[in-house]
Amino acid sequence: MNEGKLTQTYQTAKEQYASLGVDADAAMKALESIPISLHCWQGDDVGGFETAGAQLSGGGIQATGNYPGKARTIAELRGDIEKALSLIPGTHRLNLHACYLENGGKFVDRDEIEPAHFQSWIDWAKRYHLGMDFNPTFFSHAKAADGFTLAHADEAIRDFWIQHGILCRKIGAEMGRQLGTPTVTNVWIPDGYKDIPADRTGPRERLVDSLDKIFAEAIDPKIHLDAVEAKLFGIGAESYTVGSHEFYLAYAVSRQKVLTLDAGHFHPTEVISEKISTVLMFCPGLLLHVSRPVRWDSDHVVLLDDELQNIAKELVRSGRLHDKIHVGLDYFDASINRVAAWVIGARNMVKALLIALLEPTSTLKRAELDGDFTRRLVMLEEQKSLPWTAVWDYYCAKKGVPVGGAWFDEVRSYEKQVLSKR
Ligand code: RNT
Ligand code: ZN
Repeated sequence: MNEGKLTQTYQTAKEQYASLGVDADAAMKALESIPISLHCWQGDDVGGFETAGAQLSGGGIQATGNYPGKARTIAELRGDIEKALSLIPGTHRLNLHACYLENGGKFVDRDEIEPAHFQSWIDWAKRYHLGMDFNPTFFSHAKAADGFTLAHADEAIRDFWIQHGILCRKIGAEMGRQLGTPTVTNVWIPDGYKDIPADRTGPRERLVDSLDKIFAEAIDPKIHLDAVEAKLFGIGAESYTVGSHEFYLAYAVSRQKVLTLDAGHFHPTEVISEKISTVLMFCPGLLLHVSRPVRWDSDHVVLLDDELQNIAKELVRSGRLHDKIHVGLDYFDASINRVAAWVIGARNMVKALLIALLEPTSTLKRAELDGDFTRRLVMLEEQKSLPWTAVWDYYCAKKGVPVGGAWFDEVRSYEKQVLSKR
């Protein structure tokens, strides 16, 4: 579609939204101010660059597939992220794991990392106007091989991981300071038992103690925020997870930390869209790991499905997108083109936010307060066929990214020219 036609279609859609009391221009303006934190680990199957050929091991998580073109170096990963970002409308963020450090070919252990090992990432982020988020890596390491880290029964092992957590906060704070936007550093640990424990309390007491030690030093929230992420189970930790949802919800409320909700970390019929309003009431912030579980925490590429739209609606309706909510993606699919995987998921997240921003929320709430549930249902259903795609196409064109499926041509030619040669 040419530009004139796009604008014309947009104008018609805009009028239709205006008749419902929705300002489509304002929706696009709001949309461009919501960054999505793009997870670096989709590009190399959660491998990282600690050693040459580093691979994900342990942690109860798994990247499956062997599609050609996986990034093998920091330069390759950056090139792939640049390609993905050029196809996603808006200005976003980079979410980095500690194992993606630049160590100049000399192994640096997790209890020795410094901001200097991430300076090249910070400089790169500056160049692309990206904020950064960060994660300590509590897996793929000999000291995590038995499935325990911060809740380990051995004090020396706990201390090692506590030190890693402390250093990661310093690194996160330095990222936030240099980039002028707070870095959210998210603590997720795999700790848990394959089989039925005899003591469910001890590991949780140890975890509280370790977390309190990690968070002991106060850091200015203008540059850095702490987040904690719960989970239901992992591979090899099917019977008991130390950092369960109840554990971290209580921890985050009592310590006033940001709580992370990962869409794949709950029972199959439980959804995070239902939890957002409560978390926002009691925690100082919410970090989302938008993912898609298929039968288990499988970390499939995010689709524009009902749950994604429900998540986006809850975020928008809360009115807290700018002061309390951090949107990040978390999936790793190695069975398809990895750049395409990023683009599909991120574009879907932005689409879902746009659909939510185009909702006539106040009219819906009015119907609800009036007890007119028939009208509420009619409106919710009619919304599904409103012309949001015209706004989306226009938004992509305005942001200088391909409209519709045209982005895939670019990924295919990148695959031919770059990925297939690896
Ligand atoms: C694991 C958690 C965690 C990781 C990343 C790589 O189940 O979701 O967030 O996916 O840290
Ligand atoms: Zn996650």
